[in-house]
Amino acid sequence: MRMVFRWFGTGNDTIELEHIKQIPGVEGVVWSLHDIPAGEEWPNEKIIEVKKQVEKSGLNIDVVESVNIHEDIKLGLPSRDRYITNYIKTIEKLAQAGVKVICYNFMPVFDWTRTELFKEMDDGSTALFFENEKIKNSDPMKLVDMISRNSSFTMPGWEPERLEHLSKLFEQYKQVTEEDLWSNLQYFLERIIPVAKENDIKMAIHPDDPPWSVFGLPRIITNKQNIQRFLNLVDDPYNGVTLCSGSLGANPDNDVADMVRKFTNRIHFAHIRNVKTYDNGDFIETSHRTEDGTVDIYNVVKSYHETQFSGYVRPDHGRHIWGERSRPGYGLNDRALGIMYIWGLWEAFKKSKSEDSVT
Ligand code: CS2
Ligand code: MN
Repeated sequence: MRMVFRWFGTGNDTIELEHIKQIPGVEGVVWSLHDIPAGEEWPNEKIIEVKKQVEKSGLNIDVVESVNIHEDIKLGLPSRDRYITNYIKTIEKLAQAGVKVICYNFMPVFDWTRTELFKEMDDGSTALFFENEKIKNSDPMKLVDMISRNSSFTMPGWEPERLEHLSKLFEQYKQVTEEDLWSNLQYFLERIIPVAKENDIKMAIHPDDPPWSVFGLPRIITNKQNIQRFLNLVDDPYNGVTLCSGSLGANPDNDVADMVRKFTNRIHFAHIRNVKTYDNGDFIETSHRTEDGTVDIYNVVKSYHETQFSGYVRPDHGRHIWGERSRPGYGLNDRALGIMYIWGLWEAFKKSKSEDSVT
């Protein structure tokens, strides 16, 4: 298991590389060029600039999250070929810079969706919250506006330039069924996976968050069966997943530990976090500790240990604690606690295994 930590870049994050380096066992940052619009080719100078800066702090740039996919690719429009060509060029450049894994998602319009970014919890901390009824009954345009006004940071997938086109996008997606989205994804994979393979860079799709349709938009990377279908679209080790325990765990029917075992050879990146779900479909992001949420993090980490997972792992979102002001879900403190929890479990599994073999 190789521990990494998401970092949004200078001027775009409250956290400094030097502080990330002080979290025990962290080898690298998970990064992106957040100012390059989806569909554009990433400029080499900018890639190298991040590489130099990160490596100077003693961290690596092995994992990129995300190279976002242009909506025309997801919509299957004729213009997609141009955007796929740009995507391919970006893969090649990232490989040259030493990147090993690219995480991306195939969610129409929005990335993760929540109704509150700083929901107060009983202990005074705040966390990302999803209220089912609110999503069901809201006009997405109004919700997005309200949420963005409450945050001084741009959230991934909610960039202003994308939001301007929101109503047009909703109109275009009216014609797109889940089956269309599957075939648009296949079209994309058939072009990029051979390039990824040639360049020895693993592609890792992130599940949909939450793992069900929101605002009537199709969503397909939602459960075990669909992940299996995804892997079969192009049955190649370079076509893999980012297994996110928090995204999948928002649906209590998803058994994440079981998926870890089932998809072991195709998991290139693990996102570990907990979430507490409620019967009405609401959920809140909690600390990583098993007893604070609904996902059995003990079992998830145990499954990674038993399958001898040697890929990259990061704590996912965290709460906002100890007065820290940060990007929603991406403070330093709670994610660092999450890392120590994961390491604690890992050491215990490791040592109990070697004791077993002694006795
Ligand atoms: C999120 C996403 O749960 C998560 O990891 O923060 O924004 C994620 O980075 C993207 O869906 C990956 O493409
Ligand atoms: Mn995730």
